[in-house]
Amino acid sequence: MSTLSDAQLEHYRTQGWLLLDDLLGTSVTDLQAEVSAIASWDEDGEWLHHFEMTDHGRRLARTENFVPFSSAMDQLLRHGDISRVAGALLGEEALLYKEKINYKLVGGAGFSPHQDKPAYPFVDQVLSVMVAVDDATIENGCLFVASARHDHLLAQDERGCLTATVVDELTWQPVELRAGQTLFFHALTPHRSGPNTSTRDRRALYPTYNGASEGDLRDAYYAAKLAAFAEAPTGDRARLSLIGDFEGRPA
Ligand SMILES: O=C(O)CCC(=O)C(=O)O
Repeated sequence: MSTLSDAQLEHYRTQGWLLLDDLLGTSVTDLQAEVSAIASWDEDGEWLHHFEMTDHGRRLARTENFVPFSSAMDQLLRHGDISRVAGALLGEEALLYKEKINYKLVGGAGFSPHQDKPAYPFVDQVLSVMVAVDDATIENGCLFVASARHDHLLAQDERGCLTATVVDELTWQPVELRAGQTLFFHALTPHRSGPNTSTRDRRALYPTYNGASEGDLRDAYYAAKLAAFAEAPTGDRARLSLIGDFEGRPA
């Protein structure tokens, strides 16, 4: 599938998000196996593993920069229907800007309400995507989004997250996904998620795309992230991103 209906394009344009089935080009079982393999990679490889402390001990919270080391992920995120749909929503060819797996293992923390855009330097037109590796439910920490609020940057606190006043004023709606479904959302769509209070892991893959007219910015993004993390002092939260949206404890 690479073309979207007018109704699908209109839903994305007005609501700031679009949920689709059947874009993987592979089975959910194969996707889950690849994510498990990536989670088992060494802690100190060229990819970026990030950890959090949970009530069950130190756990993997996120892996980034894995596409160069996984042909299956390269195929899925750069050459398949997910990037083609991203292009249709961006209105031009979509280039992979960055990629992450958020593991949210049992006991893993949630994310404070935020818009993604402030975490994405060098780029203007940018699109966030969530591919559910496991079913995402309210109990295990699915996303909540605020629809039709992607027209501008809202007020932020010192962490780069939305202020309490903005959070109270927005209407939040849970977006539960079945494993294998794909949620496309605008980089200005406000979203948040709770901790995983269930007894099953909730893994999700998040590729981010920018329009080709802005250039291939993936290397620049990862250089900026490494530089920021080299300088960053240790705070009261585990740091995963260029903004302080993750609510997990440092490990
Ligand atoms: O995976 C989640 O629960 C939310 C992730 C998120 O909002 C983010 O990584 O920016």
